Amino acid sequence: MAWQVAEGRDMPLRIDVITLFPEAFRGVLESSILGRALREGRVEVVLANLRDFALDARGTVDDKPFGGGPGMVLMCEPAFRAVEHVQGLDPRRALVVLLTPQGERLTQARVRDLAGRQRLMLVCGHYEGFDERIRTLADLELSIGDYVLTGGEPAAMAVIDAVVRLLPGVLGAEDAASEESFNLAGLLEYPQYTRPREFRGMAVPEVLLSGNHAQIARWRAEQALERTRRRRADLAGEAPDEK
Ligand code: 9D3
Repeated sequence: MAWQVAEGRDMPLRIDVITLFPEAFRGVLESSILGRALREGRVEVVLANLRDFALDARGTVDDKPFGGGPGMVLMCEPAFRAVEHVQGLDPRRALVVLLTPQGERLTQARVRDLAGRQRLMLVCGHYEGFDERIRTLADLELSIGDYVLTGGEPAAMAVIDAVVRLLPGVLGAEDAASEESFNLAGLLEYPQYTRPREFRGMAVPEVLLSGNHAQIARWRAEQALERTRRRRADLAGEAPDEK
């Protein structure tokens, strides 16, 4: 239909976050780029406290694991009540993303996919684990990498940060995103320098002072490729160096 593009977005992306620590997000959301994006209405972030969905007045959200063992496990009822309630707050169906160490590793390709959605719901755990049945709520489970966090909150913040910077109007033309997207795609950045021309015996490469823009562009491309080969052979499409 000509009057509405199928891929179009007529409302800003909405991100709902379900967490036991909503206050942990406030500072991050007020920070420069995210704060401006929120104030300018390019994204909407709604925080929900999982504890508000507990069955009892004390706000219990975890319990001992069946079969024994250390630690506590996030209970089904608060998680299901929270996700179902929050899903109903907006007619758009949110893609439900569970932040878990067992999730798919977050990549820029997944970030681009998420940035193209109408609505996301990020569910953070903060215990030794979730009741396994909570996974059935999720469309997707994400991890941000192979290291241990104390909870899903910092992972959710990373997802929000990476997604929001891709939304239309969030970054100015000053950002490297333009160059990144066609010029040195998939490579690490080339070395950069500013004044002074010499600092503690370390000189700025002569080529950058030459004014020869073709030569500078070639040098930067070579440096980016070489640096990527040495540091991230996986990105350069080559076998990694010996450890
Ligand atoms: C006894 C607990 N752990 C065994 C090593 C399991 C565990 C459960 C929950 C470890 C960490 C966490 C909290 N982390 C997350 O919820 C989390 C996470 C992470 O730790 N690393 C990378 N990505 C993510 S996304 C969510």
